Amino acid sequence: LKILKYGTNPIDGQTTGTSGMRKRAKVLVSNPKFLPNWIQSLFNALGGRDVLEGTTLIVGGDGRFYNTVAAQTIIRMAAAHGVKHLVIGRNAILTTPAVSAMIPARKAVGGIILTASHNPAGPDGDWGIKYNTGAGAPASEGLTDKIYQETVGINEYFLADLGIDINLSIEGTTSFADGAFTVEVVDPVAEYCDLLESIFDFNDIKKLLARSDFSLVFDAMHASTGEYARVILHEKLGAPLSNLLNEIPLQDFGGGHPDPNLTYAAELVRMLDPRQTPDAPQFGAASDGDGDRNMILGRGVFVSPGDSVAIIADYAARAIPYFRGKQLKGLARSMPTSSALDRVAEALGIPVYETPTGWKYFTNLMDADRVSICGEESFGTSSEHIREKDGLWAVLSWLSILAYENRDSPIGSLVTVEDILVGHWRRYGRTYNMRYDFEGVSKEAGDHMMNWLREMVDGVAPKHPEIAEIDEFQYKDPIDGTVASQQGIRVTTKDGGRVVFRLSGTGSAGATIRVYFEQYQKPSSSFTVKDPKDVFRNLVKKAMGFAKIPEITGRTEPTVLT
Ligand code: VG1
Ligand code: CO
Repeated sequence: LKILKYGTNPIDGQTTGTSGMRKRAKVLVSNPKFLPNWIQSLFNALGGRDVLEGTTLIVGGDGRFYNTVAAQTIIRMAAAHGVKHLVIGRNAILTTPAVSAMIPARKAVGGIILTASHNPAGPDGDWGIKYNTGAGAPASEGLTDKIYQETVGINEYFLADLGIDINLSIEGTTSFADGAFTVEVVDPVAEYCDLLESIFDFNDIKKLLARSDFSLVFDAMHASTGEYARVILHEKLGAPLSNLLNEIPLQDFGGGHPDPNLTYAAELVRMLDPRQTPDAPQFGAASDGDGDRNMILGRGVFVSPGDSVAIIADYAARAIPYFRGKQLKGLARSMPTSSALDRVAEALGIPVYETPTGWKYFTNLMDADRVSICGEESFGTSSEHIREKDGLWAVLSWLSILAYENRDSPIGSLVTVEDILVGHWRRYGRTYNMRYDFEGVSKEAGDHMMNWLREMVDGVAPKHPEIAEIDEFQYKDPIDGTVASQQGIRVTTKDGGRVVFRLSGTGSAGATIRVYFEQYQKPSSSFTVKDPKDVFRNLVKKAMGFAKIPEITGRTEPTVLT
């Protein structure tokens, strides 16, 4: 292989946030050295040719604009660093969970995922990239720091001269220099689907989907999961193709925002609402751009992500073949996520861990056999079967729970998503949750708000009279002792509500303020179902006041409410 060396200079701002590096696509298009600089820095941080020689590398992404262009560069750079075998999904598509599954299965050194997840795509949208290690887990903070340090001192990068571009639209293997380097374009779904088939009973789910009193809709939001939904939900499980919405992946996600929440998946929510859609289906689900998030809806009900992970954990040993008859090792949730999971852990007699936001904090616990199922309030749920969150796994988990509950129920008396939810609340009580996002705020305003709250934490400013306790979350990894500080301000109010404030780490410009609300309602016989918006009316008012949000940001309403 002929290797070409190029001179370069460091480019500012090649930092990694909660989940990979995210930039405006324009930034990459206008500077052809942007991507090679970062990839070279990644390869250097991994140990260069000494480590990469003879290895396998997995590459895939969410199907967005610039991914296929980026893939050709990554292929050449991998070849230049001695990678022997590069596996890439057709059209450079592989969901995050698929990459996470394929890395250990193919004994790969790691995987590169071309995604900015739910951020809008296209020439005017965002672009992003993340690296997952040999276990299939998101790069640790230690590794992302190392990559960043490399970007700051970079002065050269290397590309192999392959002579041709790889045709990414056709499956097959292309070999260079007598097999010194091979590129295998694979079906994006097959290996991941095999894994799901080993976890769930597809026959049981198929029977549920065949019932005349059950129907499902799935919204792929024009991102990568359309490919997966077609094979798994339609071909394997028998859902009609017409019940898959927006299932064709598009480079700009059809102009949409594939963030499955009550704001951005409003169309799906309407479809499931019997007041607006008379023959609303019994089950609805959606995924984000790279397939690691999920939203679960029943006819007329929304399953909050905090309830979803708690219910999945509660049913796992009965309803999911992978866990059947087993004791779960433990559970984990990110700090802003609902404490509903804690009550299930208590009932199961297993530990529960509270980690900072971002999946990377769960994977050490999984590798150490401490946890089996984890979840985040941001619609991420998964288990130890891989080292990432997994949207379709959550969907199939819910379908398995429904199949289990309906194993003997006659047609016409279906146990519904709502029945399962209400059953859970009756037993454990209900943990109400709501999140406000203030997107597109200036970085200064975001920092200003956090610093103001910090003054109350540090006692520099007096605590607002409504506040009972205020602190800043810090996490010490129980496995390797690494400390993550400044992971969100936690407030408990005198009337028992909880509010968490943090800044998003996945944006590409400015700041997004996230405010999480939580209130617990004990189980009782006179259990009433309330609308979270009503439950939180007072708490929201208080939080807006003591965090001075209108004053500091000029905003009185969030851009996302979920
Ligand atoms: C958000 C979510 C977090 C999630 C992260 C990556 O981070 O809050 O729970 O793990 O996105 O998800 P932040 O820093 O913006 O709040 V994904 O689907 O983009 O990999
Ligand atoms: Co995602």
